[in-house]
Amino acid sequence: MVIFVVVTVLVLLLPGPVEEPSSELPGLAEAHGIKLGVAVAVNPLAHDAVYRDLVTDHYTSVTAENTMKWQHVQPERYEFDWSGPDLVVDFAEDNGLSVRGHTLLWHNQQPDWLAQGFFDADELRAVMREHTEALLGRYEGRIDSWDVINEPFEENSPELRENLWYQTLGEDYIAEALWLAHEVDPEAKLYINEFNTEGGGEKADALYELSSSLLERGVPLHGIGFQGHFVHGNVPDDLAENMQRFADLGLDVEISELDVRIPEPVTPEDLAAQADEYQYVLESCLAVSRCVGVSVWGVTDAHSWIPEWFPGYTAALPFDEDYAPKPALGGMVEALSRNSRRAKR
Ligand code: 9MR
Repeated sequence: MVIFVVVTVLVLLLPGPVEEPSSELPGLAEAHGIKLGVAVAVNPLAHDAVYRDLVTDHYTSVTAENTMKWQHVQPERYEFDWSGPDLVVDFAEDNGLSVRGHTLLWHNQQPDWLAQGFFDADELRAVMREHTEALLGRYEGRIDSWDVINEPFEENSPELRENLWYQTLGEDYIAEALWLAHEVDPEAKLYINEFNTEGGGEKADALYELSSSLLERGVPLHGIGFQGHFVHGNVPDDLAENMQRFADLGLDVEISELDVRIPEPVTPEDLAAQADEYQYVLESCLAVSRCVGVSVWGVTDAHSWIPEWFPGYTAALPFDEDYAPKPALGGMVEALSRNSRRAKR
């Protein structure tokens, strides 16, 4: 009896074994030297233990889906809200995950005080500096890459988007923002993040031209995020080839916001074919030595932006609405298991 009590007390007092992820994905991704990431939302991260476990069991990196955007970080001028960003970064650190910083300059999710465009060029430069110093400065050394420029081109055209920054500062706002971010956090990898540029085409060519000219001028641009919001059956077949030409400029590349939406009703055949699409995207990254990772845009179909933004489409992510793994998860495992291991970078 005494022995039983002593053993029980010891078991309760001794630290438990360090928890290993219950899936093989993080280890496989690490063996290939790539990140496997996921966009996380603050509310479930704070309140849903199963959600947290899905993240830590399957991924090695996180992106804040919304909470690091301007609207949330500085809702009023000089009033910063760090509760969400801190939650994400602390969670990542507690669980050995890296963080993609998302995002600094974007035409969307800007607070009203900024979006209304009351600032002249010098004032807007001061606003950009205050925000960059606050956000990148706060997480210096803790967030290793930042989407400094998000979606600088028009949706389906090679024209630069005439956002607030462009209208007030001209097209060099991109170089200015990159220089500033580099000054604030010299170690961070600085990215342009864009969509509809994953495969070749006019818009991808324009992004390529922009990237080359920035690099020729010595502007601190280190990587390109190809978002990867795909429609099932319509994933470009030249992902690796397109990413490779950017890599050849000396840039890191990554698939930063992967999801593959399916028109309803979703059949088992659709889900099986979607698994092949996830596998193909992972394999495309592995085929490019400077592809540093793939991140999916949401933990489960219950948290995905797709049903709200594309009514009639659903089931875009590797876990379903009940948090159960879908064939797409197997597609990612398959890609990382089948291919010969890439040397660690
Ligand atoms: O997933 C995000 C969604 O919750 C927001 O409502 C939306 C607002 O525009 O932004 C979504 O994330 C976007 C990301 O920040 C940039 N690339 C496109 C993503 C999907 O719209």
